[in-house]
Amino acid sequence: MPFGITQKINKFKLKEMNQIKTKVKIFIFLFVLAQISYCQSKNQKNVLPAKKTNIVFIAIDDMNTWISAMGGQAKTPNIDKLASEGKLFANAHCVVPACNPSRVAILTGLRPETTGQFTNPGNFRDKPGNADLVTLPKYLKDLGYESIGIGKIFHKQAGKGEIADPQSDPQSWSFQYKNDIGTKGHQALLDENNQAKWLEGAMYKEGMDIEKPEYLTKFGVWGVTPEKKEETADWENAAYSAEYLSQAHEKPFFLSVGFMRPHSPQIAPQEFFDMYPLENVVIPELPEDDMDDIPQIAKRNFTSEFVEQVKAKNQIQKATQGYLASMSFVDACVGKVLEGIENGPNKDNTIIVLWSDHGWQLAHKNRWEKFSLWTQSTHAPLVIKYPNMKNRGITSNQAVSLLDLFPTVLDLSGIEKPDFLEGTSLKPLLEDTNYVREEPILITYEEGNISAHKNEWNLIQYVNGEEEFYNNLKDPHEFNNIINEAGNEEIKNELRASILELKK
Ligand SMILES: [Ca+2]
Ligand SMILES: [Ca+2]
Repeated sequence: MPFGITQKINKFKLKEMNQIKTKVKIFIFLFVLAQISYCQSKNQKNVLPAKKTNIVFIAIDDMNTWISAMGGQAKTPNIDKLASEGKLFANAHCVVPACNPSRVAILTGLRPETTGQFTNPGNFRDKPGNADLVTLPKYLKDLGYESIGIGKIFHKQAGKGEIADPQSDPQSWSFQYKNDIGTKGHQALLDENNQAKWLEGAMYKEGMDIEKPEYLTKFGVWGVTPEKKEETADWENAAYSAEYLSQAHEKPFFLSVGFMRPHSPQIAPQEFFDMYPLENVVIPELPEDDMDDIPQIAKRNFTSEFVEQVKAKNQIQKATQGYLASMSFVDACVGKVLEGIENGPNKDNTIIVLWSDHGWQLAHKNRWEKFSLWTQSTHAPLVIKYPNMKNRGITSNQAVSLLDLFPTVLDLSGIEKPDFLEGTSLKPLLEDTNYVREEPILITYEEGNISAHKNEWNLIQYVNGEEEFYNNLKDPHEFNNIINEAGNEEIKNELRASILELKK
């Protein structure tokens, strides 16, 4: 047999062998796929509903309730419009008043007592039992949704690097938009020690803990970025979202976009500072004796010294201006996203959820940022709008938690809720304006410090048993701790019982 023919036969046999191998591989793949699908359907008891609804999940970082729809001095026309077309939850609170654990709770539907993520450091995936936790975007992705992550949703954005930041939880998404977040320009407002210039070296010289340099770099900085709105990363993320939303897509989508402002540094384009002439900026009410009725455990934290500097150097009005300008800037970014929905084919089949990961204290109780159980720190705007919604524009004052978002989104999408979720769907509150929610909501700040809210009440119980109690209707700034006043025993005991239940 000529060599050529043998070679041809061998080639033929080789091809046949390869085809068989490929078929075996396909068979194994399909078999494994079937097993996975079976397991998923078994675990999730679920399939996509016939009528597919898209979801847009807008995350804002450190935005408190100073939006105009909630009576604040910030000009936020886009969020206000959304609130008028949907429902504003005016008594919504984070699960934890810190970025990372707040977001982990929202996106896993689990409390920090379950995930172990109580504070900012670390990736929740690295804690025992969390490696395979199913997040909201992952849950939807596994059901056939396209889960799109843009900006800061988990603790970190994907970033521009080839590999997405692990703390953006890449496994949750079908696609992540590779970009930064926020605005640039804070460097120009820092001195040679990377400290805000207005501090004039004060904290650096006066014993600021170098191991905890929160206010030695970009924090405590407010001012104008040289960037135009369109050049900022937050705006780019809004524009990318708008572009995606203005198009038709084969699969239903869960698009989440997270903006960094008004988180520190409060740097925004000039046009947003122009909205707040300094002399018109109203500074927060800060009674001198506010701390007199606070338990020792809560009197100071690592930001208190910083607040003393802000006051001493007469910076409160400028800081407030920076915060307000940053709020209006992020509101414009929200407007861009909403425009994408409004002008596209997804207008009538998209659920919109807008939330901030917690509130913000601007010198309130000698604190900066969040990291406390006072309402100023935990209270966050929450707006929900969905197709064929009734009762539009009616505000709810019942206490709700951002823990409730995972089950709410599934409920509104017609998807069965898995058993593991620890929040409660807001659907009854959305559909029935007379619905009364019985259970208090619970907030945890560092393990064992818990606050319980119901209607106007906030009861704080620290890990050492000390308590505070406030009536947010009569005293929205929580100036008067009424824990030792007689009366209201029934509600106090109800809130205490719910805290005890969580600690079990
Ligand atoms: Ca935050
Ligand atoms: Ca007080």
